[in-house]
Amino acid sequence: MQFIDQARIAVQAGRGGDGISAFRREKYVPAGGPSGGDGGRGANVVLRADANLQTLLDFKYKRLFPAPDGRRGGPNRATGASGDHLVIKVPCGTEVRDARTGILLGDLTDPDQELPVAFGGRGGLGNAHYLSNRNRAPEKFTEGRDGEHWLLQLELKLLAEVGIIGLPNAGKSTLISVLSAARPKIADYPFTTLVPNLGVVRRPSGDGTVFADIPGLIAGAAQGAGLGHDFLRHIERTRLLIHLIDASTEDVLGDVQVIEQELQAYGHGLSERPRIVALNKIEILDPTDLTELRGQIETHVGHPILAISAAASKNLPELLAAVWQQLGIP
Ligand SMILES: Nc1nc2c(ncn2[C@@H]2O[C@H](COP(=O)(O)OP(=O)(O)OP(=O)(O)O)[C@@H](O)[C@H]2O)c(=O)[nH]1
Ligand SMILES: [Mg+2]
Repeated sequence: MQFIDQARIAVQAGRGGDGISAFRREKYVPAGGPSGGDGGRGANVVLRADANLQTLLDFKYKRLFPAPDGRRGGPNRATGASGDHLVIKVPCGTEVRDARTGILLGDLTDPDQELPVAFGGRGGLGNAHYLSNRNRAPEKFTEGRDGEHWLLQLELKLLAEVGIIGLPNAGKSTLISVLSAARPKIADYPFTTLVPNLGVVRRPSGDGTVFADIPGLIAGAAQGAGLGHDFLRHIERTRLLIHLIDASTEDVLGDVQVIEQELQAYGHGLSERPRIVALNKIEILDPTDLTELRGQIETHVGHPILAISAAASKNLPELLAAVWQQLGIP
């Protein structure tokens, strides 16, 4: 499942250092010639694809990227230092456009691929350059040039890694709304969500993983009931499923089985996809009922499950810890 992550950044390459005017002053050399060095080159701004990044999240906070200026020239024809190029890391798959014209500047697909996006200004010339037969003592020098400045539009097509599935009204949209910045419609009736919502959830390392809130599945979805078929196709492209269960219904175990049967019926390996089972809305159960219900489901699925409340923010860190562990994310 895809959605587009976008960011707009300003990049400013370094200004070239100025050339200088200087003359040699050495003992025993009576009339030292011009010796002013050239300015250093301003640094470039370079984008580099980094396999460890998944989203453009960081660019929501930092948008201005200035590269260092070149240094002034020195005496004895010393050229000023050029600044180190400024390297901005972006996720693989980032498309880069000139924000003003929309023209595509490049597509960073492979890890460590680089794209220079703004060139530093040339350094100025020192007076040593202007020595001629007519002028043995030139004082002329030139200033460094400005670096390029560009407004860039970054675009990344994201794949959802985690799919939140369950019956209508289980609380899937509520869950993505508390885990990410996504703000889907939430209501106490089924089929509130008609198209998948995607949200970026921050990992412990700071980067993000894309979660998808999939519209509710119902019995017969695999045969095309409801909007089910389309969504099962989306789910197929995620790496991990969170099966969310409404703990407040009459027949919770029956509800669990409906979803399991649909995954099975759809095929394509969906029922073997890594899956975290989470019982939601637990804050409205009394503790003994919860223990009993949880035990029932654990016996049915054959392993421990999580008990959470999306609305009351209960056990959400535990849920995320399980997600990162399943995805192999430190
Ligand atoms: N008590 C309680 N209610 C919750 C919790 N999570 C969600 N709800 C409520 O459950 C109802 C359904 O929530 P949604 O997030 O819209 O459910 P959904 O799974 O996205 O539903 P569909 O989009 O219809 O498939 C809403 O009234 C929510 O406020 C929870 O942890 N506790
Ligand atoms: Mg919903």
